[in-house]
Amino acid sequence: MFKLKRLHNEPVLTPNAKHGWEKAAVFNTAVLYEDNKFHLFYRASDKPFFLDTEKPELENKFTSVIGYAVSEDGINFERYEKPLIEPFGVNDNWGVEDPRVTKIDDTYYMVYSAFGGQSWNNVKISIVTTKDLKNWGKGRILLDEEPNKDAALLSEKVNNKFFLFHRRVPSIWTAVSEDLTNWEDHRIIMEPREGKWDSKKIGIAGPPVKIKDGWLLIYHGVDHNNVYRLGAALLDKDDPNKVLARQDEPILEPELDWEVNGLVPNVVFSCGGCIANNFLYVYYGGADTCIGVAGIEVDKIKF
Ligand code: BMA
Repeated sequence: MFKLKRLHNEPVLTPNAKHGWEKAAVFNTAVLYEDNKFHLFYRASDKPFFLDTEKPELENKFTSVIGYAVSEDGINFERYEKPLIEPFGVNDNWGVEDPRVTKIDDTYYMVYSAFGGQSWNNVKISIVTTKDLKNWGKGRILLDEEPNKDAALLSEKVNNKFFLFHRRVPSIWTAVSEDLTNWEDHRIIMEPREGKWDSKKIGIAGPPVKIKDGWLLIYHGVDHNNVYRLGAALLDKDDPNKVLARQDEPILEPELDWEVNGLVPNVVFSCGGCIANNFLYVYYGGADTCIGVAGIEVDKIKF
């Protein structure tokens, strides 16, 4: 059993009044450790959310975009003036949300949720790619026929196929593809657990991270009071559909004021972790408003 320790009691990134696009919230973030630097790709919002209406209402419209920030120590970040990715069409008219980034060979793949705003369920997973981390191009829907979110590619192909994690409510699913267009072998690998902190629905945090014993999968679990916590599971190195272990207790839960109080209360939600110098850094949104970081020495990750 293990828990994450917070590396800082304050958020590492907060909303920025100088930039209209990130003035209300900066939160769920992907991370890459490349060239001795931490690169964050984070969801930002221009306005607070009104989530309790029957359907999204134009007068309450908020728009999510993806911002970019870089740091040498993992705590002090410098952010870019402009968002890296913005909505461009009918599928993401209300925003691009919750990015997860994976490097496979020399290409970076970002899978995110495109929110069309026709209903609360009008969310599809979308993909952009780049070789330079800055020019990502325009998004393309990955699984067209269905509402879906919480998706990421594994950083290695399995049997020469791309391996995708995705979420059909309330469980974590996987699928494989040769061309990133035709997906097959959809299966459920993990489900909510009745009576526990992850009883209502679950979804992956970021792409699983390779450790000695297999793939470390960090995921979010929601309970029936809508509290979002982070948990951990271990997937088989050769067959990531196989769950070898799943910890009973969460590894991080909302405790600090900015994790408990914010635009959406009681949320810690991560879109990724990375290993640098044998330490696992997990970046997460607190109460859908700020970004924090927690972590653990890799050799202390035990199930
Ligand atoms: C989920 C996603 C996340 C968000 C979380 C808590 O459904 O929309 O972006 O952080 O809810 O509000």
